[in-house]
Amino acid sequence: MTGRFLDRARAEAYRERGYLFPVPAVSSAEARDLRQETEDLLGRTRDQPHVFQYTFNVPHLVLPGVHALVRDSRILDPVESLMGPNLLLWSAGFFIKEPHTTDFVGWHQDLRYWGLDDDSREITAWIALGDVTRDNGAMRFIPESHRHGMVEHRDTWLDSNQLSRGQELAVDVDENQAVDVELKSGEMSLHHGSLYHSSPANPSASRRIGLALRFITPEMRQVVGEADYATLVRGEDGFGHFRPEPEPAFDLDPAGLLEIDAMLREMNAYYYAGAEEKAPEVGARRVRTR
Ligand SMILES: O=C(O)CCC(=O)C(=O)O
Repeated sequence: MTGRFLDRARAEAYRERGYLFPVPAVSSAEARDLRQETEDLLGRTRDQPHVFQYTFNVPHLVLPGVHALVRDSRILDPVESLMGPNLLLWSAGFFIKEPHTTDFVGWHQDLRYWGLDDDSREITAWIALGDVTRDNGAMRFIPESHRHGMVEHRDTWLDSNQLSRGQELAVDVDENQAVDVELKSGEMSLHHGSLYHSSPANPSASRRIGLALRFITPEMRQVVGEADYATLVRGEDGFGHFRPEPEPAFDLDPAGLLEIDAMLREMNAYYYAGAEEKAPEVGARRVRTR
């Protein structure tokens, strides 16, 4: 096979440990351009919470660079090596840690709050837009923790925890086992939806930006929310479990944005299912990630 498909040893390493890195994704020049495009849009829309939220939560629908990236074979080939030829992008989102800030991401498993029914059918590709190091808040993974299945989490609602409910694992995590996911700009890591992972604050002088792309296979189902959306990025969808995502005709096309609002409301239904606090209004100032 040509392209960027993983060889057997790397695919096996992913299955053993629940993650793989570094995996080359885009060139450092492309990563720099995408970072610039993102920072420009976020800077321009800082005072428009609605638009700011789109950039964070559905960047593939509002940023041309991300729209192209989610279909890029340099990202999809390695993912196909692990999940097969039919791939949907279920979501995309930025994780940004501003310099000298205390924001962190608590220990968690991704699939706990997404309402999806099968943890063997989801992978995150996390692409570094700028070098990511221990000093600026690189992710940390616990090897083989994906084998524990889904475990209990608790909601902390801490503002400094970037996750939607400030959630964290309610089981002990042996941080001595943790691996720092240091990446050069343009590289990515791949991780399993049940892997224990977190990331500490960024005390450094530089902003840390990562773009997380969540891929699933079409057999997956949304079992908590009423409806869910995804974009077919490779192969075929023989199941139709997900509604197609709106495709704005141009960057921040207002017609597309109405549909995106409806989509974000559906997302809130499963992210906040059973939570004590209500989901924030779509377009609210606070931007939480997953
Ligand atoms: O970027 C981070 O610090 C955390 C990202 C994360 O938890 C994820 O992509 O699943």
